[in-house]
Amino acid sequence: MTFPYPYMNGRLHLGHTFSLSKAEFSVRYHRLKGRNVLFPLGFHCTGMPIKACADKLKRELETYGYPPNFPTEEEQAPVEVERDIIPKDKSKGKKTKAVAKTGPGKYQWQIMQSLGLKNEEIKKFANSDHWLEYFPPLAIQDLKNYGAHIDWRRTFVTTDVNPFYDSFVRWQFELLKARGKIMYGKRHTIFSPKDGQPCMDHDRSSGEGVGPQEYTLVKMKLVGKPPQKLSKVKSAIYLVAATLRPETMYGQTNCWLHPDIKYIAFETTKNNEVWIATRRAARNMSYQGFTAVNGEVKVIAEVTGMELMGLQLTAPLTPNKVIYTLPMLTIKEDKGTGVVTCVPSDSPDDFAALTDLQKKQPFREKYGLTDEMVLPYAPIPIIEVPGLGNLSAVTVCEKLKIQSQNDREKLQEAKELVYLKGFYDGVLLVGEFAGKKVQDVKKDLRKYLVDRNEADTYYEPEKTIMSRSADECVVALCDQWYINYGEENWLTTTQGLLKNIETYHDEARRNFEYCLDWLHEYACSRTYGLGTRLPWDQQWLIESLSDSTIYMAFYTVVHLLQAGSFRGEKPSPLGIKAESMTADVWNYIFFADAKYPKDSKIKKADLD
Ligand code: A2H
Repeated sequence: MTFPYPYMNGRLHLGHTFSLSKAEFSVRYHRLKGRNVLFPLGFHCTGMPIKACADKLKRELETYGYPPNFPTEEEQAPVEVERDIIPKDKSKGKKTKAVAKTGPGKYQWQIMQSLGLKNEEIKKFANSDHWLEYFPPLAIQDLKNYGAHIDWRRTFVTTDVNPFYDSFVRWQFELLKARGKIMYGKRHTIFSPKDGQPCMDHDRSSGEGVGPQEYTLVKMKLVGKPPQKLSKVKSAIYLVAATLRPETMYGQTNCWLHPDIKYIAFETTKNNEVWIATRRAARNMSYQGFTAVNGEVKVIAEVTGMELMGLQLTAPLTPNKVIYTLPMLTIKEDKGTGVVTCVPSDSPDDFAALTDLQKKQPFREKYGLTDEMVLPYAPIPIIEVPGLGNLSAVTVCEKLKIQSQNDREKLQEAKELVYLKGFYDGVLLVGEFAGKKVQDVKKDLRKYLVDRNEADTYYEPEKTIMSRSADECVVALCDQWYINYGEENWLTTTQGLLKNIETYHDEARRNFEYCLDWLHEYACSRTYGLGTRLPWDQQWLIESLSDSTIYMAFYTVVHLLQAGSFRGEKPSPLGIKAESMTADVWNYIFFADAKYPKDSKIKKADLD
């Protein structure tokens, strides 16, 4: 029986108890059936959470003395969190810094107090090592009280404080590298600017399982009179729209902006162009090589959507010589760039919003739009969808009698009808790829646009992700070591092995299959936290999910190495020293065809 080794940033909680009860049930059931059941349990300490909490305590001690004299509720400013705020201009260009608090108004010190700890004891937790000493014995005590049938001779803690586990993880990584499963290079990764490193599941306070979403960034060039705030800009100005459907660009009729959203115009390294998007999108772009300095956005002006209404643009692929910026009230501020391209033939949202403007003169007037910016633009047939014709969005909106862009429920239904069919069965009617199926040309079409400098590729987190250090994560293009889980041979082997595994339930199998499907390139190195150092590049730490993929194998021998001590402080029953646990020794233990390493300090009989 294995139970995912619990994380030692606190005592065990009800969730552990609940899950353990299933393991415990199974252990005792099989024992009653006469089987030998082994139930070992170690404790996980790798990664950011422990180190981040220890560092928070350290900062609180530095700021508020000992015992800390925190400001009262009234004295406190609204919850401050440490984050980088993109400077508007360079003179004030300091990143703000404040003591980070976990949750609304709670200091780490107070969290420790709520665990029943006295000030004197809490002080010690400013050293991350103390967490590893303090919590594991309590976990064992609690599990003994609970009556768990765990073999405590096989317990241990992770990270390099335990030289035996450390050697095991180094061996694992040297092996992965030797077999070509670990690569180095620039990859799009969920990243916390504040932590200055990738932010994987374990390091997040929200957004578990959320990955980077890839968009095509369609560039629409400002050709008419620029808005007043941008009148001095010499370079070309582009509005950039994030879309999942580059193949629909043949049908653009206008560009949507939300009148109330704040946009920024900022400098890019793409031919020195100035781009307009939301600040949030620009922040993501600044970590993807779109701006001169990584993580820095040079803001030229901040403008509301209202100030950008009725601008004249040229857009790629559409037969319309010029198009205009128009208002759409359903644009979300936290998705894409806040700039949306309008394709009324294939997007029900777009058709409804455009129809609203065309039907209602007062609506146009409210945004200072003239008739010629709106009225001449009709949906353009670009994709034939079997059963829905060549204006699928129009067909469905009419069928469902959608009255306006505020008919949210009906529009939802319309989108479900149009998108799936459009994507899988749609055939392009126009352009370079006419006659081809939509799903086959999406990638080629984007490349075609990118090559002509009419588009780019942009990434952002699929949903908002907050790090445990209270930072909103971005997608960053960073140099890193990553495990190439998506490598074809490896994946095929794994899929083959899964076929022969008894999963007891279809849902479990589907979860494995789903996971194998999305797990491609996994960032496995970190600069901050606790753990084992990458053997060949010691500035990096191996992150917490990568050092816990095969640790169950460690249980088979750990009792012979550490005799039930957390970090090998008790002598090994076989007299084995951690430094004798070389790669050759681990190979001999785990690989049937490995030879006994003659130069080993450990006797063959002991290794056998
Ligand atoms: B699509 P997802 Cl023809 N707020 O582009 C609201 N909608 C936004 C947005 C924002 N901030 N940013 C992008 N979008 C739209 C074309 C298109 C799109 C067609 C058909 C379907 C379609 C033309 N408009 O999207 O939530 C953009 O509209 C169907 C999903 O990330 C973008 O692609 O899945 C899409 O939503 C991204 O939505």
